[in-house]
Amino acid sequence: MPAREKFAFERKITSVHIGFAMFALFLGTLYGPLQALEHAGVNLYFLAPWTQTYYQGLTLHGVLNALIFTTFFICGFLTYVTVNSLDRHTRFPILDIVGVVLMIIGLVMAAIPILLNMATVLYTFYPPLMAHPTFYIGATLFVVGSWVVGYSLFFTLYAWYQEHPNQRAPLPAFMAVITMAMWQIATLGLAIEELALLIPWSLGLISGIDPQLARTLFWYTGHPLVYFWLLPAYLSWYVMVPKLAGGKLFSDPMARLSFVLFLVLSTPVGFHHQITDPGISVGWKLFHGALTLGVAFPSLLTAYNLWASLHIAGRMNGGKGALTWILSLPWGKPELTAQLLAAIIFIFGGIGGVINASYNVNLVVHNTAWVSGHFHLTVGSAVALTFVGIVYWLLPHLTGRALFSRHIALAQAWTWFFGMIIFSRGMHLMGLLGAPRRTELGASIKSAAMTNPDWNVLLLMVGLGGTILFISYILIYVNVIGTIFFGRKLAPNEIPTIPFADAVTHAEQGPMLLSQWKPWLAGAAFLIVVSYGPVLIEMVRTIELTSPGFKPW
Ligand code: HAS
Ligand code: CU
Repeated sequence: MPAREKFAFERKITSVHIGFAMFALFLGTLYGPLQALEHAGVNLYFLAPWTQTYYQGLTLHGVLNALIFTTFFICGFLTYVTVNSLDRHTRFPILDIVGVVLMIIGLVMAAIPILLNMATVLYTFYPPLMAHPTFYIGATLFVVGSWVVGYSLFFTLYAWYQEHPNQRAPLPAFMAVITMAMWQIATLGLAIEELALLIPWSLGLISGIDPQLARTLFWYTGHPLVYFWLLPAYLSWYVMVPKLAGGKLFSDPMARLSFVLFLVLSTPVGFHHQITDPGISVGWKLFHGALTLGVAFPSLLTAYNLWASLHIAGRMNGGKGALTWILSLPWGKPELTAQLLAAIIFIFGGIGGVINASYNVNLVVHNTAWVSGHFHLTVGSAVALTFVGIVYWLLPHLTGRALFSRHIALAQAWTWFFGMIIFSRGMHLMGLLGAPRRTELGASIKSAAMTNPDWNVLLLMVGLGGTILFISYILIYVNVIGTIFFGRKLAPNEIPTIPFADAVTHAEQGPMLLSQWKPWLAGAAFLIVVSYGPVLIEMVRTIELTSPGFKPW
């Protein structure tokens, strides 16, 4: 039976996830242009009359885009990739249903207080800012739902191992399950923060909160969260982009090495978000800083492997020259071009990350617009634009309808690329000139007394980039809505299949260690205990539940 019919159940589950993801992106991204134009001195917030403050809009933007869009997309995408690459149904379909239902309940519970301006705590929910308890309970249920989706994948892979003794899992499923395993380990910090601190505090069961401990638990999850976003994009770059480009993956073992290193190194690095926080000694911050440079290594492996794979594709397409083979890649395919442009942007996003992680330089950029520039190149482009590229083949696959317009899709990818380059250059430079993040800067343009006149041209750059991004955003939804309602119905043989690439060097040619689980899980546990254990023990020993909740909006 063709894979599409065989996995009809998983296709439905994935469709629900992707549907919620695209809806969240639709609402969340709407705030981007409003914020960017506010920076340029143009206030259009009257277009979203339910938004009472800038911070409420910023919370909606961050929560819907960075948390809800990504998590729904990742859960749906990884489920579908896993069953198709194992060629096996999910072991316990009930888990897929329970997972998605919990996520939807969590989303609704968290979204209502934000829309009512009762949870304006941004996506990092930094206490002592306090939200309505429904927000924290909803966020917790949402994460638990994503765990259940992960359990479904663990049981499925486990069943596959039992049916295929002594075999190595296919690369796509191996990567999908590593991502979910890393997420389980990573979200323990947030789960403890919610259950032991935020929920009892917001319900009035404990008298106050310890912001230092809460922030530390948040960043235990907050850094690996960025790899939870990134690894599904890497999965696509490794196992799908080479196929879309007409070539092969250069090295399967090297791809596995990159992913197992992410499993080990993603979590024990959270203090690089707390370099300016008091209460953690310099030694521990430096230790996390050094491990952060370590976790950049698997990204360098990815850059090498991806470049080599694209080089193979370029040559197979008849390309010549040291660099001109790049022109022989099929740039007319939006599902590929969006992902290539995302990868190019990530070169700059990644360099910015390494700058952030450098102790003394972080003191210059922390809490400035530079950081917003950094994360729009990473999660806002490397990840989001890759996911949009995936949608360009996945949506026709799921719906059986042709993409509404491939030209519009190409225009979307390029406008995102140029819009983001202009936007993020403005943000980065403004940060170096001391402009704070999370702040209404539009007033700067109107009143010189408030700020630094050198920011003004950069603020206009942010506004211009944001406007181009807004056009790109409209183009995404022209295609999504156009495909669902007006796309040409495809004959069965026209429906795109999942573009899994073959590899030049196969898993079996590399060491078995790279396909195993126990050593890498043990390594992850060891590094977490060493890097977090002593600090957390000290923080809990000296805990002070004294800070009241603040609602300054
Ligand atoms: Fe980051 C802050 C350090 C990666 C997201 N980061 C943030 C925040 C977010 C974020 C959201 O050390 C703000 C949090 C907040 O609200 O406060 N980041 C790093 C480092 C990396 C890094 C070292 N970040 C990411 C990724 C993100 C992300 C990925 C989202 C998906 N980040 C920091 C630090 C801070 C921070 C500090 C705190 C700042 C502060 O003070 O608040 C590294 O993992 C990056 C390694 C990446 C590379 C690039 C490899 C390049 C590749 C592409 C190759 C392309 C090819 C294209 C071959 C070394 C893989 C070829 C194309 C053809 C056409 C041929
Ligand atoms: Cu980080």
